[in-house]
Amino acid sequence: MSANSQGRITSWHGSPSKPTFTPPPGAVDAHCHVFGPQASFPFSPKAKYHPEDAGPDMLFALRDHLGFDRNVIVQASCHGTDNSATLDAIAKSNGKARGVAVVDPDISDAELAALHDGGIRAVRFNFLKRLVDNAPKDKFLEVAGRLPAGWHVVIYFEADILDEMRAFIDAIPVRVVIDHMGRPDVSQGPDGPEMKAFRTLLESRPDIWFKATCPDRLDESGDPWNDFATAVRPLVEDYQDRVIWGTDWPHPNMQSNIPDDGHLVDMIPRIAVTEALQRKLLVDNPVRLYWPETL
Ligand code: 0GY
Repeated sequence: MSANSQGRITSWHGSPSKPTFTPPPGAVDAHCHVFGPQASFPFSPKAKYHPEDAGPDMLFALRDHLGFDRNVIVQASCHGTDNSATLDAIAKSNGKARGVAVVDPDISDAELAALHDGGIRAVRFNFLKRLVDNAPKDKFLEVAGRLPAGWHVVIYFEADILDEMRAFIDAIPVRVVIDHMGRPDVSQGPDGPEMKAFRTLLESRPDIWFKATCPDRLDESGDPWNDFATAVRPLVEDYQDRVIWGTDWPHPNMQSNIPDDGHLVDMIPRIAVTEALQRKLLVDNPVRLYWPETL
């Protein structure tokens, strides 16, 4: 655990290794965040954690170090529903970043349109009680029904509430992307009950996508995260047209177990074992979600 004198925590590796795997041209890190910088973009009064600054310069340096071309920046819960830090990072990216916002469900249509102009292409609904105080499903559905054209909904929940999430997910009127596969217990293997339940969800709608992300969060066996590789590889193969990948940098709340981002990248060829699968995971699929106008 690492915290500075103001109690702000560092959850990212100071010198990540250079990955052995080389991502294909145009590769997108489709799940990452920025924290602050706090002097310009203070954290929400409701923030459940207070990280050290991890701004766009650091994110873009990591992108280049890892061999990626683009980022999808997901608004982190510590910034609440003020998306200024995310929008600032997108604006500084020279077109190489787009974003996922967290919004107050009462947001106006004009504000949604302004987010679109700033590069946002989705909203995120977070159901983790350790990160947010409440998650009003009825209000989320209302806003999901009036998103700008082409946007999708990103949902973050843990496997123990998958059953109770089903009716809500069924009612979402646009494409859905599930963060970190709904956090299944990967130690159960590819045919374990939690992976099976997640597959049942994917079978229920052809427009539910997922992120094959966060071995560091899901695999208690630790780096090199063999359980994650074993459990997730068949999923990436079977649903190859609706899966994306990201680092999750700066790894919110992982201060006790900070992953090496280079090692995370080296997981990619273990879950997407052919060049064709790697291209779908890292380029074709995220581009369909976040840069569809380039297709
Ligand atoms: C993640 C995971 C976490 C945090 C957040 O918005 C956030 O603060 O998403 C977490 O603590 O599990 O996807 O970044």
